Amino acid sequence: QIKAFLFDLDGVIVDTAIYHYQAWKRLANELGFDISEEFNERLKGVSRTESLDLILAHGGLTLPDEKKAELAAQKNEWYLELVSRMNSDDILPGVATFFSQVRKAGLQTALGSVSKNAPLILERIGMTQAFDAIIDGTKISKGKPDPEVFTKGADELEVNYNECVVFEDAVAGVEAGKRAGMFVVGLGSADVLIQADLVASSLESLTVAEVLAKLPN
Ligand code: G16
Ligand code: MG
Repeated sequence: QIKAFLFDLDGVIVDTAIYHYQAWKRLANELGFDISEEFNERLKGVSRTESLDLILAHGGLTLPDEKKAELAAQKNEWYLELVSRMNSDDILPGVATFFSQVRKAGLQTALGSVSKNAPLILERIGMTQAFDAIIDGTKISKGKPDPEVFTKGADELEVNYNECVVFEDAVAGVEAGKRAGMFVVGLGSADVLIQADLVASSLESLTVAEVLAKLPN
């Protein structure tokens, strides 16, 4: 019996992934190298500090912790500049319809994002009230693919892990959901999200009834 749907933020509710990418790319360029969109796939769902480590390794750079903290803060500043212009028009297609179906089905909802900026983004797009629980980067100690962000969401909703469905667009996020023991709907390409139990291109191409019909008994 499924009781709750847990949603990733970036790439599922809004496309902030593009802004993370732009800010990281700008940082990499200033450091003298570039990051491709393909490389960026590896950063999705990964925390700010871990993302920076991956980027520096990609550019062949080793830097002291102080410098890294400075760079992470710089990236966040650029990222905040980009997201400050966001509003409800930035909600991805299909999200509003899907959420009304979720409510009609009597399911609870939680946000599972490793972003420390998640509450700010929910405010900007006017979706804070759409979630019964909000787990963000300030509430967790381990980023995806660790399952903590989703197990905490289930704990806060007081539901069992096998009563949850996770919606994720990132490889690390799909792995986190599977490690939490949850049914995972991957949003994106089936070639990339190979661990997902079900894959759709976005919430727009999916109904709540379809998801519930695919669940194992
Ligand atoms: C998001 C993004 C990641 C980002 C992380 C931390 O995770 O996908 O690219 O590095 O949050 O974000 P911040 O720097 O704002 O704390 P999620 O879980 O929402 O996909
Ligand atoms: Mg995501």
